[in-house]
Amino acid sequence: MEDKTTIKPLLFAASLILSSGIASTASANPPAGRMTGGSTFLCNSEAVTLGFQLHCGNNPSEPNTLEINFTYNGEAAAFHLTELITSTCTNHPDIDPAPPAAPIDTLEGNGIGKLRLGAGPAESDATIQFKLWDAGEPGSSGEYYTTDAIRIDYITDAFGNTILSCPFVLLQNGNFQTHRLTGNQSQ
Ligand SMILES: [Ca+2]
Ligand SMILES: [Ca+2]
Repeated sequence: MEDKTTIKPLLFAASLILSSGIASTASANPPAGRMTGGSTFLCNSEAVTLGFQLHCGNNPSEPNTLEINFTYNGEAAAFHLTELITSTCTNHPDIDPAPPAAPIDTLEGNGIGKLRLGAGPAESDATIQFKLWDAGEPGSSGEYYTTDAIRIDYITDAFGNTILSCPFVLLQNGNFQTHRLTGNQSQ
C-alpha cells in the first residue's frame, strides 16, 4: 500500500513533465479557459483545503479567486489571492478533463495575496506559485490520469520566507473543473 501510493503520483508527475514538454512545442497560442474547484489534499502529511475560480491567458479575465487554508507551526493559516499575475493553461495529451469538455486541463499560475498566520492580522504582499490538473470526474479517490492533482511551489510571506510548499499530489476530496471561456466563440 505504501509503495503504491508513493510510486503512482511520482510516475504521473514524471509523465506529465515529459508530455507537457512535447505539448508546449505544438501550440503557439496557449488555449484559453478557466478552472474552478474546491478540495482537500495532503501536503507533507498536513490537510490543506482550497477553493478557487481562475482564468487563464496572457491577460486573465476577472474574477480570479483562490483561498487556501492550512496549518503553519500548529496554528491555522490562510492565503487569499488578491491578484492573479500570470496564468498559463495547457492541454495535456493524456488527460481528459470532461465533463464538461474543455480545451484545457492544466493551469499554472502565480500571483500575490494576503496571508494570515495564527491569530495575527492578514498581511499583504504574500506571493504564490502553483499548478492544477483536472483529470475528469469524480476528481478524487481515483488512479493517476483520472484523478485531479495539485502542486504548490510556494506561498511566501512579504519578506520572501516560504510558508507553504506542497509537492505534486492527487486530491483526497473534491474536484477541479476546467471550462471553456463562456461567451467567446473563439475559445
Ligand atoms: Ca487533454
Ligand atoms: Ca475534475
